[in-house]
Amino acid sequence: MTFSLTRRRFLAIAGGATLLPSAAFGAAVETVAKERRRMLQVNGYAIDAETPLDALTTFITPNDLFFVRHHWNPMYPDMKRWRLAVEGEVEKPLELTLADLKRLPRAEATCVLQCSGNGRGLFRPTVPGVQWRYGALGNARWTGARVRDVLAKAGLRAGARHLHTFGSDKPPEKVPPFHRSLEIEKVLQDGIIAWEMNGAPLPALHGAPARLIVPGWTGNHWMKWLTRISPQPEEQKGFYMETAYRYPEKPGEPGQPVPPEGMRPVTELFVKSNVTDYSAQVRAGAEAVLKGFALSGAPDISRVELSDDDGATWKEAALDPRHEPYSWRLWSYRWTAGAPGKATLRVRATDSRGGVQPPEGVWNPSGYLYNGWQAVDIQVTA
Ligand SMILES: Nc1nc2c(c(=O)[nH]1)N[C@H]1C(S)=C(S)[C@@H](COP(=O)(O)O)O[C@H]1N2
Ligand SMILES: [Mo]
Repeated sequence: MTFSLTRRRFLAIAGGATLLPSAAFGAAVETVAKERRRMLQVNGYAIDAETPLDALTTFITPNDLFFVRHHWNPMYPDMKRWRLAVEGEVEKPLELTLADLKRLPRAEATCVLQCSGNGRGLFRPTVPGVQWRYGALGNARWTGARVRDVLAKAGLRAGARHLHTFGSDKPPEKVPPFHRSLEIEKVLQDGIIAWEMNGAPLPALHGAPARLIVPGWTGNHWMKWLTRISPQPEEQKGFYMETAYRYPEKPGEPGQPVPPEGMRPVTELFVKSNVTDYSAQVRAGAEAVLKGFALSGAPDISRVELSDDDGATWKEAALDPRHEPYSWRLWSYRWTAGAPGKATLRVRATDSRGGVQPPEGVWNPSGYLYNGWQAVDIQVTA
């Protein structure tokens, strides 16, 4: 990679800020090695592709390596005619252009976007749906306007409890539309209508010209190609609210259905960690470095630990200094190899609310929020 390219990338991430001291510069230009730059397609229709774990090594996931999840082939909005309609429980319904949105105070957040189905393919017994493994997530810097400011401009009424959200994509015939809603409290707190991703205009695949950002909550809330928001007293109805994206209040028996009244909407991410980089082979007595990320629906990660004895004892990894509320936290760990043979290392994370990553993901009928311990094998040679 040449200097000029590196520098351009840095400027993109820094949002055009003037040059920072060299330490910050060094941290911001992290790139993903060429041989690791690839995507894993997990579905023919629509576009569903995950990022291989070994390409998720940087604090900021590059836009072109960021996982993609569409319910069907999108109908991209006409950029010239695009408007965001704000209606429902407001004093003054609005139709905002992108330029109108950009006149509101600028909001920025670096946080994780993860599909609620990430890890579905790891549940046993298997569950139907896109068989995501590890990479339906990424950490990006999002820039836009606060939902709070947009709703204030329209004059939000007191009776509003849920924000209904709509995108421009249309399902094939007879398939229910992807209409969603979420608690108004959450979006008033930290929701953003974003038009930039990592310093670049939001890519079409990720919802151009603008999408919803819901820090700490699963991707199904992050409406892409946003065209309309509507505060309402009640939740939105329809398949994608009443049937999909629901999680048992109390976990049942693996493989068994859960009655609808026992299900609640999926909201916060579960605490988890993954390994993105390690040496698969190391000499006895030598050091192997393992690296990865950890994230949670709590605003921060307080600890990442590794075990080489099936979880009997744990040792703390070093946490990267970079973090923001609901961003992921990179970690690294130096493991000293014991006797020759196969060693298995497991990783677990603890979040800022004391939530500890469990050994197994809790089985649920739709396969949401898998967060069991990941294990990697290292061959120790003589
Ligand atoms: N309009 C629209 N928004 C959408 C979706 C969709 O199919 N249509 N998929 C949702 C789901 S389930 C996820 S996980 C994220 C994926 O965002 P990405 O493709 O930018 O990674 O977008 C969400 N927003
Ligand atoms: Mo998703």
